[in-house]
Amino acid sequence: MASQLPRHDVPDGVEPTDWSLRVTGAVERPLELDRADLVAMDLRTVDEEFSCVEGWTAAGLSWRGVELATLLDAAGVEPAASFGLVHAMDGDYACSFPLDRLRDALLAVELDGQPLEVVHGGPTRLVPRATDSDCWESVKWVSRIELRTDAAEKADTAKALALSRIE
Ligand SMILES: Nc1nc2c(c(=O)[nH]1)N[C@H]1C(S)=C(S)[C@@H](COP(=O)(O)O)O[C@H]1N2
Ligand SMILES: [Mo]
Repeated sequence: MASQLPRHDVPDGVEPTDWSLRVTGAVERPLELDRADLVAMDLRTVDEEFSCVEGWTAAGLSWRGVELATLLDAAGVEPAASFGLVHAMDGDYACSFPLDRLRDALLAVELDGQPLEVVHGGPTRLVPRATDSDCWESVKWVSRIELRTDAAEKADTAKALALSRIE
């Protein structure tokens, strides 16, 4: 089934062939993983609709991926960490999450039974729990998850970048 998500342009900086996922910062064991490493982990499916503040909704999406809790436990989050800053391949797009919300999110590698297309954020896209989440928090092209002791307000660019595209 073709995804109901609109197909936006893929921005400069997105180089899926030169990609790995890193878990860095306040962790005991920094990780660097490729798609095969992620697919070999325990995968979960989350069926959800997705709405953008621009005013569209895509219904019936089926995401499959690794729970962030699994990844974070593999990296061993240090007790002082309470936020995660999720970085992307498109420049300085990044979104900050309190640790408990990040643990509840999925790092998707598939959409509707197919490897996640680059146009929708492949190789990996963050899928936060739909309740209380904003469209800009669904970070496409995730390249690094940085565990922090602070909320990284200056580096948390996602909301401003997303809203700047709306007239
Ligand atoms: N890295 C990155 N992720 C992003 C964005 C972006 O510009 N860069 N835009 C966000 C916004 S505002 C929306 S609505 C969705 C759009 O997802 P789609 O292109 O798959 O429809 O991606 C979100 N994730
Ligand atoms: Mo959006």
